[in-house]
Amino acid sequence: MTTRFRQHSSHWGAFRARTTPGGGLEIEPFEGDPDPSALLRNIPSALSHPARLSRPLVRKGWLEDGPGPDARRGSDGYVTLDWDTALDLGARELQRLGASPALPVGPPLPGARVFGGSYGWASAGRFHHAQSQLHRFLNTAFGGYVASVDTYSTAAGSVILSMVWGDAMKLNRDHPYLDELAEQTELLIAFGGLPLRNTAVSGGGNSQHSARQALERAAERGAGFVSISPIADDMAALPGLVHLAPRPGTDVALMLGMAHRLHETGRADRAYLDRYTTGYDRFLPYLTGAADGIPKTPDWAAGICGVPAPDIAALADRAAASRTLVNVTYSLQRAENGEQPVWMALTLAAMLGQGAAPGAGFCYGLGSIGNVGKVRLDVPLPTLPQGRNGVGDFIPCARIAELLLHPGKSYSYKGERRRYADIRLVYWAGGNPFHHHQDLTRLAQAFARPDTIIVHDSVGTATARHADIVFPATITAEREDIGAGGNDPFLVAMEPLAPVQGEARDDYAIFAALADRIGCAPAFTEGLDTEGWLRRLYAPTQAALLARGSPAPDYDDFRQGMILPLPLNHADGAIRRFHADPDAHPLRTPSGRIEIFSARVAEAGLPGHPAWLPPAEWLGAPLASQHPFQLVANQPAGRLHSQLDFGAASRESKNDGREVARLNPDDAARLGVKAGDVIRIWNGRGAVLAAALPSAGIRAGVVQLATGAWYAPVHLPGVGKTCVNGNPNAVTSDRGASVLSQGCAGQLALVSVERFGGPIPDTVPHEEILPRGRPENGAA
Ligand code: PGD
Repeated sequence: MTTRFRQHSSHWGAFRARTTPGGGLEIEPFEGDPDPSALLRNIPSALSHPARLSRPLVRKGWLEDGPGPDARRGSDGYVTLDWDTALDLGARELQRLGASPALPVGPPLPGARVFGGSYGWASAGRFHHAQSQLHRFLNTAFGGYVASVDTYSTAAGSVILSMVWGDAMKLNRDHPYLDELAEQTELLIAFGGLPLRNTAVSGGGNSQHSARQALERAAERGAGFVSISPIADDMAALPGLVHLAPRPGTDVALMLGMAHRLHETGRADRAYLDRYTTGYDRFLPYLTGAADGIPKTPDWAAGICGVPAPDIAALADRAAASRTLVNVTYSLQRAENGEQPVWMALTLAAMLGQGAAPGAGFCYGLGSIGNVGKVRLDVPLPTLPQGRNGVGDFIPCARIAELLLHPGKSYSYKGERRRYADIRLVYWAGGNPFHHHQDLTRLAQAFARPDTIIVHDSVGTATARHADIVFPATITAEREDIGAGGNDPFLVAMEPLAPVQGEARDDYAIFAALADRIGCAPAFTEGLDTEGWLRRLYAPTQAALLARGSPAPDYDDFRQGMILPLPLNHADGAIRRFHADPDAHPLRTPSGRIEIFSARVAEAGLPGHPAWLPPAEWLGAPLASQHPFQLVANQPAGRLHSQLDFGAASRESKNDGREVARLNPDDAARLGVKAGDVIRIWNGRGAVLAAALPSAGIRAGVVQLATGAWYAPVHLPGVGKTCVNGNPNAVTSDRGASVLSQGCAGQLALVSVERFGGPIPDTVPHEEILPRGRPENGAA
C-alpha cells in the first residue's frame, strides 16, 4: 500500500499514519491535539499480530453435536472453516432460532430469545461501529433482541442521578466544566482524583486532550486541589495539591463528616437549598443523628474512612470559604452501593450553595472520560440507523451472568420488578465480556447455557474462546470510516491505512452475507455498499454545517484525509438555565429540583436520602478478617480496557508479560514481597497472579491491579484455577451495585495477597488464548 500519510482516528486520539517498507505503521499524532495520548503507540501492533484472526472458526463440540448448552465452551478445540461454509452454518442456526426474511407480526418475537446487548467499546468510526451493526442486523432478522441498558462505566451513578439530578450524561455534555475549572475554580475537591490516564480516551474519538491543560491553567492561577483517593497518582502532582487517602469505598462517610461540619458551623447554604433542592429537611435528621442516634460528625467519619477528623473539618471549612467544585469520578460508583457517593457529593455541593457560580458546584465524571466537561457541538454527528427493536426487553448490562444462569428469575431495577428472558442465542460484536465482566468463573458457567454463541472480533480474545462461531473482523486501520465523538470538536476522515490481513471481513460485510442467506438483505443493506452508507451518514452533518454557514465539504473532498472543525454551541446549558430560573427551567426530576430526598428511590428499596451503607467487601467488613486486602481494579494506563493489550505501551506497563499489581511498601515488607516477585491475589471466587510493585502512593491495606490483561485461567497444581496473566475480574464480585441500578460493582473486592511460592507459571501469549484449528473442507 501507499506510503503517503493518511488520516485516521481512535478512541484515544486522531492521528495520521503511513506504512513503512517493513510492513509496519509510522504514526504521528494530530498536530492540533495539545496533549496526544501515548496509547497511539499500541496501534501499529494491531496490523499483523499473531493474535489477529484471519478465518472463521467453529467450535468442535458445536460442529459435531449441534447447538445446545455445553460446558466445553472455554476449553474445546476449534476448526477453521472457509467463509461460505461458516456463513451457511451461522445462517442456518439463526434461521433455526427464528430469523426470517419477513418480520413476524406481534409477540412472541423470535428475538425475545436472542441476547444482542453486546456491551463493549469496539472501535472508533461511525459506520463500522460493531454494536450498531449488530443491533441493526438483529432488528432486521429477528424483529429485535434482548438489549442491555446503562454501561459498565457508569450505571449506579447515572441511575441515581437520573432520578435526583436529571440526565447526568446530557448535563455533563452541555456544561463547559473544563473551561470553568481552568478559569474560575478556586478549590477542586476531586473524589477519586482526576486521573489523566482516563481522560486519554473517549468513546468515538478524542482529538483534543485538554484536561491536563485545564488543570495546569487552574494551578497557574493559584487554585487549590484536594485529591481524595487511596491511590496517590490518581491526580497529577500539581502545586498546592493535598492528597487524602481514605479506605476504599468509604467516601460517603467522609462527605457526611464534611456535611455535618457545614451544618454545625452554620455554613450550609439555606437559601440555595430552599431555591434549588427538595428534601434537605428529611436528610438533616440522619446527618445530625436525630433519626438514628448517630451524628455523622467528622470524628464518626474518621472512624470509618481513616482520614483524621481535623482534616475532614478543615476541608469543609476551606470548601465553604472558596469557590469550590466538587467532582466525583465514575470509579467511586463502580462499587457496591455506588449510588451513594455520587448522590452525597451532589448533596454536599448543594449545601455549599455555589451551583450558580461558574467553576463551582457539582460535576460528575471529570477525570473518567476525555470528553466530559468540553463545550458541546452544534451539529448532529453521523449515525447509523439501527431500526426498530420490537422485543423491548433488556437487562442492566452487568446482569449478563444472571440472565443466562437464571431464566425467569425476578429482579428489580429502578424500582420496577422484571424477569430474565430465556436466552438461546448470544451474539456479541465489539465487546469482550471475559475482560469486562466480574467473577469470570461464574461468567464461564453462564456461557455454558445458551444453544449458540456467535462472536465477531479481530483478535482471539477470551470471549471468542467461549464462542461456537467466531467471525474474524477487520480493524479500523483496514477500512474507511468517519470518526466523531460527542463533544469532540472535529470530524475525522478515517482513511484505510493498510490492506486487510488474512481473510478478515468488515462486520457490515459479515452481517450482509448472513442477511443474504436469511433473505433479509434488502432491508439490512438498503442496497448500499460501505461507500453508499458513508455518503448517507455524512449528509445530515454536512447539511447542518451548510445551514449554519460553516465549511461543509462534499464527501469526496472530506474523505481525502480531512479533519473538519465542528461548530460549538456556547449557549447556556441546562445547569446554567436551571440556576438562572429554576421555575422556568426545572431539572428533569419529579420535583424539577435537585432531590436530596427522593420518594422514587425510597420506593425502590434504598434509603430516600444519601446514606453510608457499608458494603459487604470493605476493610471494615467481617470478611476482611479472612481476606484483609482491598483490591482496587481500576482502569489501565497502557491501553483502553483490553484493546491492544499486546501493543507497545501496554507491554511496557507489564513485567515479563504479566500485569503489575501495586501495594504499599510496608505491606510488601510484611508479606516478604519485593519488586518483581509474583504474587497471588485470591478469595473465594478465584485467583490471579501479578507482578508485585511496592509503591508508597498506595494506601496500606490496598492492592491495585488494573483491568485489561487477557483472561488466561490455568489449573495450577495445589492451587487450582488461576488467571496467570493478571486479569482482576478473576476475583471481583458480579453482585449488582444495588437493587436500584444493578450496576457493575467491579472496582473493589476483598482479597488475600501472598508471595507465590510454587514454580512460576509462564503467562499465556495473546495468540494462544484462542487455539486455532486446522483448516477443514480443503480450505488452505
Ligand atoms: P474492550 O477491551 O474495549 O472492553 O469493556 P469492553 O468490553 O468495552 O472490548 C472491545 C472489544 O471489541 C475488543 O475485544 C476489540 O478487539 C473488539 N473490537 C474493536 N473493534 C472492533 C470492530 O470493529 N469489530 C469487532 N467485531 N470487534 C471490535 C470495558 C468495560 O470494562 C468498561 S467500559 C468499564 S468502565 C469497566 N471497568 C471495570 C473496572 O473498573 N473494574 C473491573 N473490575 N472491571 C471493569 N470492567 C469494565
